[in-house]
This record gives sequence, C-alpha cells and structure tokens, in this order.
Amino acid sequence: MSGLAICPGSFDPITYGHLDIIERAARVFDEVRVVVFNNQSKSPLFSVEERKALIEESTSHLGNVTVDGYGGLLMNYAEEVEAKAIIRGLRAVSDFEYEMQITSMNRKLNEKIETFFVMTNNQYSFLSSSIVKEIARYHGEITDLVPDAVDKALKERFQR
Ligand code: COD
Repeated sequence: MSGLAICPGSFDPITYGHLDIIERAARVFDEVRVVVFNNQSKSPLFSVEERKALIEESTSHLGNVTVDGYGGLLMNYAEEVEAKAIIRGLRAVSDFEYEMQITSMNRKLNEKIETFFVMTNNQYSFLSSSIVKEIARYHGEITDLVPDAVDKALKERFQR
C-alpha cells in the first residue's frame, strides 16, 4: 500500500513480538515509521533515545522502516507527518478492550487516519516487554525473546 504507516508504542524495550508486527507492516506498506512514545504510566526502564537506538539496530535489515520519538498525542504526530495508517499488534483477546478504547479515541481526534490490527505470530502471543524485563532482572535467559542488541542492553542494565 502506498503512503506512510506508523507503528506507535512504548517499546521498553522492543521484543521479537514487536519486530514481528513491524516486519508484517513493512511487507504491506511502502513506508513504515516506528514511533516511541513516553507512556508515563509504565515507568520506563530505558529512555526514549535508548529505545530508539535499540529499534534502529533491530530493524536495520528493513529498508523501508525508520524510527522516531514523540512526546505528544499520537494523532498530532500522525497529522504532522501525513500518515495514512496506524498499525497495532494483537496478541490475544485480552488486548482487544484496550485497543478498542484507544482506537475509538484516536478516531474521534482524526477520523481520516485508519488503524489496522495485525495478529502476531503464535509463538510471540505470550510475549511482552514487561515479562522480558522481569526475566532479565533475575538473570533468566531472554535470547529467544528479544533482538541481540536488546539482550545485550538488558544484561548490562541488570548486571550482577
Ligand atoms: N506480539 C504482537 N504485538 C505486540 C506484542 C507481541 N508479543 N507485544 C506488543 N505488541 C504490540 C502492541 O499491541 C502494540 O500495538 C505495539 O506492539 C506496541 O506495544 P507497547 O506495549 O510497546 O506500546 P503501548 O501499548 O504501551 O503503546 C501505547 C501508546 C504509546 C501508543 C499510547 O499510549 C499512545 O498513543 N500514547 C501517546 C499519547 C496519546 O496519543 N494518547 C491518547 C491515546 S487515545
């Protein structure tokens, strides 16, 4: 599809579940922008700059993907860059209620920018940044769950 699609999120940090959604979006849209937002309610482990750098390294194999950070409303950003679509990932039915709520609100703010939902690969349906951080904090193995750069960054952050 022509035009720019935005993958918004906290990405604290990016996991293979996020990457799966980004790769699927990059196969469908000409241009994809991953945008890191500071979701204060989640008390982030990594700064926006650190999260952006980890996403850049993890998506360097995707020629049509760029990365940005933003401190305001998603729909304001989408309007500024003239995005055509918002892409969100779905893991399980439990994601649905939250996604319905933010999508309805975003549509109220701008009904011209459509939100598309992409279902994750089954192997990542249990995966979240929070679970990964929890495992890393107690020195469990996360190699299969996150890109190499994130594995390294988490190991450094939670060094014994
Ligand atoms: N498999 C597939 N998809 C996944 C997986 C997985 N294992 N893990 C996460 N995802 C998806 C999520 O469903 C989401 O689509 C995306 O990946 C990012 O996930 P998170 O958890 O990093 O990001 P969120 O959900 O915290 O992002 C929320 C936003 C930052 C987008 C939201 O808070 C926002 O828009 N903030 C900006 C302020 C704003 O506009 N607020 C008004 C909203 S109405």
